[in-house]
Amino acid sequence: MKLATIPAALALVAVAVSLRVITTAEPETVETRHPVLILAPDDRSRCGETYGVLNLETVRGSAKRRGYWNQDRSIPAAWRPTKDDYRGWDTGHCAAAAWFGNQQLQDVTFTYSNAMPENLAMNRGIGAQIEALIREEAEAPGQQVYFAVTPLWIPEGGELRFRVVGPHALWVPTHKGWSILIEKDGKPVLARAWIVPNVAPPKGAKPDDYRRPVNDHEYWRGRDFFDFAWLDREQVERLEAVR
Ligand SMILES: [Ca+2]
Repeated sequence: MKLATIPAALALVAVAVSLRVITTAEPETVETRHPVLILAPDDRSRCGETYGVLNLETVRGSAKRRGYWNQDRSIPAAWRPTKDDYRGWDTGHCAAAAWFGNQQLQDVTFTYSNAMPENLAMNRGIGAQIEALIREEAEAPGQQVYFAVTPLWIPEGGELRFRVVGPHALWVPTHKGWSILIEKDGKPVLARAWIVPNVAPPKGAKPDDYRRPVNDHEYWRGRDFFDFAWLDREQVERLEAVR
């Protein structure tokens, strides 16, 4: 599924799976060419991956953090992630709660389809710092920040090993990937990605230590993230190739 095709298919998908696709809670004020928040849980891994766009309007607001997570009832109960699957792990947001000032949108981020089991130190350290950097970009006037946040499974030495946890056999990602593409005045100006191992980071680690070309994130996820018809695609490809 190419992201560029999602807006056209949106109405249909929204009827079929009510919680997986969310456009915006305030369509009359938040104007974007892309859905503000899309939850796309992977039926095989039972972890979320999430896409959307941020700007001054989406981050603005006074939403309060929810104290609990919701199950995604569009997923069959037999393998639907619940609280029990996360014992011993942080429930790591794909799209960060703090990226959405609107209460309804922020509440949607507290859905297990927007989550992956994360190492506590990674989530609260490097992960939180990367989320803050992305929010800062969204706060810059005139910028649209397209994002893709996904769990990743990256092999080592020709072998892929990962944990499976909880009663619903949640696949624990080996890594987490964040990618953003920034559009300013209608032009793509910057692409950036971070790929972070899902383990406690070494002391003194900084987000810059984990910077990668967006192409690397796309390669390991097997998806072309920012292939939007309204942007100069050659320029997007050039930006995605640099670290
Ligand atoms: Ca791309």
